Amino acid sequence: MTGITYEDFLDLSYEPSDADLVCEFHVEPAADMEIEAAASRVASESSNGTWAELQVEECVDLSATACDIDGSRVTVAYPDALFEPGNMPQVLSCIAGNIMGMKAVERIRLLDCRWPEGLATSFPGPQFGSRVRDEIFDAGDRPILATVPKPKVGLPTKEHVRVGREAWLGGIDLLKDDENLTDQSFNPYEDRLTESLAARDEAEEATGESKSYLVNVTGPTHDMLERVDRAAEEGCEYVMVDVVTTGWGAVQTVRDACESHGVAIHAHRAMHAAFDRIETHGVSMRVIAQLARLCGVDQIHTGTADLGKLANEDTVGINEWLYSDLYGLRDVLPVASGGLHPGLVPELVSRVGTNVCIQAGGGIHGHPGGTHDGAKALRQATDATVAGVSLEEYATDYPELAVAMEKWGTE
Ligand code: CAP
Ligand code: MG
Repeated sequence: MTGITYEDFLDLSYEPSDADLVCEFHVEPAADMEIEAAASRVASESSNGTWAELQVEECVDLSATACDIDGSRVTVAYPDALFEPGNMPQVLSCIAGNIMGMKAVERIRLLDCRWPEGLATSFPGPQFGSRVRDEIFDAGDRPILATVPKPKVGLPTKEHVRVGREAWLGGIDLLKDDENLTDQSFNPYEDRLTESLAARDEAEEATGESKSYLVNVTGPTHDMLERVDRAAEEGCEYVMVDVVTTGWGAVQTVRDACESHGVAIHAHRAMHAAFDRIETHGVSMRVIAQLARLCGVDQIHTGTADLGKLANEDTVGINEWLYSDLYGLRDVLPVASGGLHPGLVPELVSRVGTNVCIQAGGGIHGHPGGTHDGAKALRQATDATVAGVSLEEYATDYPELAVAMEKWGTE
């Protein structure tokens, strides 16, 4: 090898091979730089180059190649040998690492990845994926329904469990902890786990339906592993992990522990917007969802296709990717959440289909009749939608739905 300069990393005639990891970036060069020079620096810094020209005696050639430039869209192909199989933090330190802060670019966003088979299948992928709808529940053709007690934090364990019981009895499938509830003194993990599961059993008995509880195990990795063990010992089918705040290495570790217990993972994504909200910089939610699927979560929040309270990206496109064929790895069940209420269900289902989980917090517990009526209203809206009956018509026989529509409307 004679030398490595920035120019060595640009080759617009290069055709990526099937073994390459191909990444699409949005790149805005620094004011004094052409896009070609910026693209070359991106490929360099994210593979084996640096700012200084190197004279190298002996080194495996792991250079990435900036191989296409279309306006601000830059394609970079990475050789598979650059990556440690099954190590997501290492992959990200390459393709979404130092380049995010380089002076050579004003803005840079990792938009999409095409994962080669070898690298993709070095990760386990989901244990269950959307099969949870049949394997954990018996939801038939309808979306599964989840709720998270509100206020997010502060409910003592008994009250938290009471709210959960009301929701299950009203027709919700899944009770979920909120993201900032883990193991605080007002509602300790152990008490919440055992008492919620006892209430789940009662609700199953009373309704004849399968119910489940998503306990939030997020924390330092060794604590998460203990919490997963306890959840499994107590008969929990699911745990919730906040995948961005906890980090991908920890997600991988928890995924292994969950497999040993046959427990599914619900991925919450708090902090994703720090990466994906500014549309010209960071890492897209599409890529975050890809990382989550490879690392093996079974369901993940992907937004509400613009119907809810939070700014969203392309929910529909992300969901399609989560369902798509990926060398035999299982799919992932998308979760629509954030500002949803019963009146939005028909439009939501028309945008995202029924192979999803619909989660509502305020849209259930804020019902004028309380949690039980709110849960009934969300279930009624879902049943009506799947049966092809308009909410207005259905609500004539179901007063809880009528009250929800009166309060929140249908938009
Ligand atoms: C929803 C929620 C979810 C967000 C996550 C909340 O409550 O519990 O965490 O939806 O957002 O805390 O806001 P509401 P996303 O139903 O009361 O809005 O799905 O976008 O990751
Ligand atoms: Mg929440």
